[in-house]
Amino acid sequence: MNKESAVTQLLKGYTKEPQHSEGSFFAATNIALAKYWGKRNVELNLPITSSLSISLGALGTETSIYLQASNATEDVILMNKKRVDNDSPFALRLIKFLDLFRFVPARYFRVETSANIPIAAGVASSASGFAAVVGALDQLYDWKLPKATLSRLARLGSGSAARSFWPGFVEWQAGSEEDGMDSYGIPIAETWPALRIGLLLLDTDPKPLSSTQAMQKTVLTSSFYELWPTKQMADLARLKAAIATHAFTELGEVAEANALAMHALMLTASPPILYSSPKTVEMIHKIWYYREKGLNIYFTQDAGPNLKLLFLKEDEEVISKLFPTLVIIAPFGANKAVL
Ligand code: 2P0
Repeated sequence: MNKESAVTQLLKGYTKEPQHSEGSFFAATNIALAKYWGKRNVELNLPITSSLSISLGALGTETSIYLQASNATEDVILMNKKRVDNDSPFALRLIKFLDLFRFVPARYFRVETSANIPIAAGVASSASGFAAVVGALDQLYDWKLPKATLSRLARLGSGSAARSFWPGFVEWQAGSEEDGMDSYGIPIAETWPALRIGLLLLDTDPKPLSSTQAMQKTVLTSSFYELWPTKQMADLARLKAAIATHAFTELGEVAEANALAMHALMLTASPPILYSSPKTVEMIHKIWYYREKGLNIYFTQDAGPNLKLLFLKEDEEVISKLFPTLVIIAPFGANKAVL
């Protein structure tokens, strides 16, 4: 099955005519505590394992999509109010995704998107980006699709986008069906008001190797990859138990070890992949130093040099002094943090 036939199946019985002149949607980005790293189907972004994330609430992407007049000859894309060159990698990826939703007769869109997170800096911007596009199309066509369907559609753009339709904790179940119809996000109904995430932005330049490429290289060339699914299953079970009982130390330990294992796998790929910069390593040692001293602080790291710190409200003041540039997010509370 290819993306086109997946879309046809998911939108069977729904109108292919836009019902409004505009559709808009905000999607929050998400940070995985048990990572998605490896696909069983590259075309459909079907993962080898399930993964589990936490939504960043107010940090994400707002996208509006307009249908252009019938004489338009190309899509027009604006990112943070600036026109994006249609030949740029960002636009090419988005246009290819929009092609799935153009139907007959083919019409061009105007897409206005704004993100309050650094693009391609390992802060999961593609997750909120593709989720927002799908949400905006749902509004434009007035489909009113269930979130599980929005999640399956967004997955076709970027895997982690499948987790960006709910607040709080979300599990993206890997599923086992060949067409991926059982691979979508499922929210975990647990709130944890004291939980805090700190974004430690060390370098916001675009990454040299995309996560799509990096995960494929890891799966194909790391002889340790076969260990990952078993570890991931155990980590997911421990995380879910920790969330249910608000066991912070357990949550932090599992999330940090899961991220380190993912990065260790990348080091064993050929050629090796290393997203950490010297600053990342320096900060990891700093976190471990203060943990040794008794501070309840952990980190996770995605496909970039930046770190995301995990801690509780009671330590917020101390930690913001130790890491003065930290952007602190309360995933279950009022969020004032905007970059
Ligand atoms: C995650 N990451 O679970 C993992 C951990 C990065 C590190 O999902 O190829 O942009 O578009 O499906 O979703 C980033 O990869 O990859 C990612 P594609 P995606 O958040």
